[in-house]
Amino acid sequence: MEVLVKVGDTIAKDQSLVTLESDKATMEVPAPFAGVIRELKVKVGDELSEGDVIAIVDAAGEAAAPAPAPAPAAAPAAPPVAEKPAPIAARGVLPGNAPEGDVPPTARPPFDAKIVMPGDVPYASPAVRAFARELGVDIQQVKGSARGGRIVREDVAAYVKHALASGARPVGGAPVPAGGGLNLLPWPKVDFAKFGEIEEKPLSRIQKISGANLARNWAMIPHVTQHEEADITELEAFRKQLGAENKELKLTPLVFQMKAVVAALKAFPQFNASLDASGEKLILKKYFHIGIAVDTPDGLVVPVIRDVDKKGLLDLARELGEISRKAREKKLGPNEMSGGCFSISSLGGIGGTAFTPIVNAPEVAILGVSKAAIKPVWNGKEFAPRLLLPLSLSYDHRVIDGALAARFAVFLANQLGDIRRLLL
Ligand code: CAO
Repeated sequence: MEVLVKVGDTIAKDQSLVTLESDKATMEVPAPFAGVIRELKVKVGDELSEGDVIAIVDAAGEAAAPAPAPAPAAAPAAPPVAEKPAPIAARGVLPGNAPEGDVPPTARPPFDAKIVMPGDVPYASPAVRAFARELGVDIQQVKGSARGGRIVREDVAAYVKHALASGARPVGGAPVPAGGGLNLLPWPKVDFAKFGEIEEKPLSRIQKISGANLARNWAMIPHVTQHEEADITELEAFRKQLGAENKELKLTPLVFQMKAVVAALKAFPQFNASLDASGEKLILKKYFHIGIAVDTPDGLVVPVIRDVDKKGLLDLARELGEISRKAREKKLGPNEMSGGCFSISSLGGIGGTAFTPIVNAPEVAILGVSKAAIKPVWNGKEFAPRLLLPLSLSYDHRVIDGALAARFAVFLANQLGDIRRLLL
């Protein structure tokens, strides 16, 4: 049995007081009249028999002789609702004796799941909970559609349908069986101190937030990473020349990559898109805002540079310097970190030959950039030393096919290989 009210609650006529569960059925026992719960005679898990008293209720309205209520005939163990209240509150109303309309509307609050199940515990009958358990659904994740947010069987079924259709489940949700869930083992609990000296260091706020986002994106997005190399020998010569002419600016290869990415997004609009929440349509964006992963002492943040298509290399270099500084000084506002279409994560200043960046949902692709290196490239007659930039394009395979990703990566490499193409 579940108890849906507590002492002091104002209840409306017909509001469910308890849910009774037998082997075969469950039923809710409604209040036969409105009032205030003075005393509860039952608790969760009690077994009830016909005639047992559930609660003493101070009925709304003044006069009436209190008396035990008759048991509902169809209940698995059908109890009465009210018993004769103590003299101090002898204001009870005999069920059925209360004249219709003697309860003012204000004494009949609409059913509210938050009232009957305070806190974040969702309200659902035992039968619905059992149904959810059977399907491996965490009832906390289900949104109730009935009056007052109550969860009904159909809500559980709709939740499972949606989870199966999207091929995913909310983080923290219970696994959906039949291949729909991850069914992960619990995280290993190890007493590390048993094996040697340790020190505990709490994660920063940024690490906690970005960690949760990365975990969701890694778990929910089917990732593939396409690798490519761009010959940036000429680009580097131009960058150095431009840098020498603009000494006040730090003109790194990243601004050229941003421009090349915008050209590729224009040529392959599917990369400048997001899946909508239902997973049934693609939102294609006509603007070009690029997120840049910035490494800060407190963790990774991704500020967004807006309208990259409309800005020149020097403006972008200025803006990149500004947002990197703000990121490291923790001065970025929320709107400087939202609205991105595609992200770039550059580890080129550090090293590495390739990596698999994680797509920054709801974006559908991200470009990882590693350190450029001079390598011998066969030019038809001989091996020539060329500066090659490693590109690692991770993408959401639900939205982008492998062939399209390979074309995007080749296009990008061509843009960087011949920056005159950026003018087209
Ligand atoms: N190959 C070779 N050299 C490169 C290069 C590349 N791909 N990219 C940058 N460089 C050089 C720069 O030219 C610069 O050289 P100089 O000091 O001689 O001018 C040096 O490396 C350092 O560059 P930088 O890192 O300061 O600047 P940037 O514009 O390339 O990057 C920023 C800016 C903010 C993206 C970077 O500082 C940063 O934080 N990167 C880390 C991002 C990250 O953590 N990603 C991982 C996320 S997990 O997916």
